[in-house]
Amino acid sequence: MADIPFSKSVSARLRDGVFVVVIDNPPVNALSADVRSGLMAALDHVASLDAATAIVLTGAGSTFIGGADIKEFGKPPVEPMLPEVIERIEAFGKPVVAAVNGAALGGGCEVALACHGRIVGEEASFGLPEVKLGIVPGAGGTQRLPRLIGLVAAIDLIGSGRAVKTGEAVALGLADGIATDPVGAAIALAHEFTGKPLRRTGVICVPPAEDPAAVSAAEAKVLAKSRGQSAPAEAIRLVKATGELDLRQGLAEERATFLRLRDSSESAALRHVFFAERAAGKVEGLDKASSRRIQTVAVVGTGLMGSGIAVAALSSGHSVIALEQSQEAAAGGKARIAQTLDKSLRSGRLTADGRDECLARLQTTAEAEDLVKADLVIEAVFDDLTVKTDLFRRLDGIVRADAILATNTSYLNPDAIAAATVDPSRVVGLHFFSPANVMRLVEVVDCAKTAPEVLASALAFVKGLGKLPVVCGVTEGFIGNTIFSAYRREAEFMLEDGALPQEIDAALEAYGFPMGIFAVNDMAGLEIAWARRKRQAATRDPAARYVEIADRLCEAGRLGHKSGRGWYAYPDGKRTIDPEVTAVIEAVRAAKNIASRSFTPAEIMSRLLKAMVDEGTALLADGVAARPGDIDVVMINGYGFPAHRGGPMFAAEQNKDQPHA
Ligand code: 3H9
Repeated sequence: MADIPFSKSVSARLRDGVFVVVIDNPPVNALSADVRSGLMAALDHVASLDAATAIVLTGAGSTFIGGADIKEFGKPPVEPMLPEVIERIEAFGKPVVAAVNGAALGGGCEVALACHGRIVGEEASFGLPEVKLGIVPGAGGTQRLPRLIGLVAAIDLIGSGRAVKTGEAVALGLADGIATDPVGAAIALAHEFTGKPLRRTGVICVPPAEDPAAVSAAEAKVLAKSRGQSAPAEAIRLVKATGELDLRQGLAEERATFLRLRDSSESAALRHVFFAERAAGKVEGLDKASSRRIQTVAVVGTGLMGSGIAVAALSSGHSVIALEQSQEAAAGGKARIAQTLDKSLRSGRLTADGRDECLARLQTTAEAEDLVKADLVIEAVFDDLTVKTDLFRRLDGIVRADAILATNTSYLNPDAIAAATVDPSRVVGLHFFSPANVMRLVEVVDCAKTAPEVLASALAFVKGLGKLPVVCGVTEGFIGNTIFSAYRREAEFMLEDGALPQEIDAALEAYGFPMGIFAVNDMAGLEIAWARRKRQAATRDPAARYVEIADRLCEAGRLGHKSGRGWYAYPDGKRTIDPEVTAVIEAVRAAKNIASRSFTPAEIMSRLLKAMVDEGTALLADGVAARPGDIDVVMINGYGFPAHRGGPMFAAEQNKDQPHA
């Protein structure tokens, strides 16, 4: 029997007396108006089709349903609305079983929850990630999920937005079974259901016997991670309301909350981040460049950064050759990599088998000639131009002609490093953030002579690590460190003008940063920036404003957390305000005859944001960053800028008509 079309993206076919409805709306089968109307038409059709005893609902390709179509948010609503489609499914007179072939997210998960049964394929996952978009589920997720899996698990999943894979889905009671052929198994389950009372999720009573302490603990865990955002707290409120409201009242409350949050600035910011993250790894015209297969990755240097990169590559299935200067250093590198893998094992990110497989794919060596097998070499050695150029010259003569050479430099000019090679077109920058096995962000530096296919390969490699690539051009510090330096400079100007480190940090934290800039500097250590300032002293413009406070602190041995003192003191490891620092600041102000004045938190933030945006605008003008969104993505993922503010460029655009404090 031929497929029956119900709309452009929904069609169905009768199989063993069951109507198999397929949603085919690439790239992720989002629930567009066309999908919603197609689903309604299919339900109408089956309601009066005697030959069909049940419906199985599945997605084409590798996704079940990726959720509501986020691109439709902010546009005039088009009937039928998703809650209506979902209620129709739940109330349907014949069994409806979801064959969850891939990700069932947001509205996709809500569709699955309303079905009378759920069979998952091996690659399936369930999640209600709405809070990551600044909203709550808006089509019954907060009301149906707790009815299926209980309050504690629902608060965890909806409040964090995390997705669960098949095993956890079955254990939680979200799925009825796992099958290699989910459609076939769903048809079988639909037959079992036929003629029996249907399991309608909405009428299940929320399991009452839950431990209130466990509910509070789940709630506290979510709230601790969502400072400054309103969606997670609203989601928890709705989940908890399932114990007090009936389904209809709960759905009405959920819908009202969803609509209110959908129009909030938090949601606009997080939607911007969603699309900006996906755009950041794209380069116009690059889709025509074919990328090279990268299986064996060599990492030169196994310090904190190199071993982190090695773990990231091993964890995503690559073979890794880690090169060190001596056998002893190579053994030390191996131990560091093994320790990091063990940490992943302890935190549940890796299984014991997974850890052993990673170690089996690792080779540590002191012989550079071993790198002949590498498809990609990433250097993570000391950030010194002579060291790096010497290394690249040597590597150039050893590795295969088609191997890619990447530098992880933070501040040096990668074009100067590339110039040491015979073929600079194979050189690219891969600026990882520490710890490299954890941090998602990687600045992919398109150097002056990088070949398009080398850039395309580097981007594909970074995405394959599960990381977030942002393409940028060459400048000292690339996107992130350039902007970080600018706002750190502005923060230090404010110190001279009258603010104190703790006031600036408090303003940043109140804005949503996990930590203020001075606390961050203490954590990272003050000595590297001090050494840079000393190097730059001879060439610094004497007319440019220069703040000496950090130098005075370093000269006094205050190098940050590890020396026990920096911008703060750390008695017993706890950050505390230190009057000695205040005295240093006051002395510097006095020496420059600066009459200090007070700053409001709004003024502090306004000056810091302006510094970031001015620098960002310059990076855009110089072509170092391609889009404002790329700058936002870097600052959010590498420097703690709160995602729910959308990044500095987005925030400035939103606030441009508002007077600054
Ligand atoms: C919701 O459902 C609200 C409901 O509760 C209530 C409603 C009433 N819409 O990530 P990828 C695009 S809110 C529109 O690179 P992957 C994406 O922009 C929604 N577009 O693929 C990209 O476009 P381009 C809750 C979407 O394979 C392309 O698809 N759902 C949507 O790495 C590929 O995306 C979510 O929050 C969408 N919903 O990962 C899920 N999703 O090619 C969001 C994706 O032009 N989506 N696009 O750059 C995801 O998490 C991932 O996309 C997914 C696939 C895991 C599905």
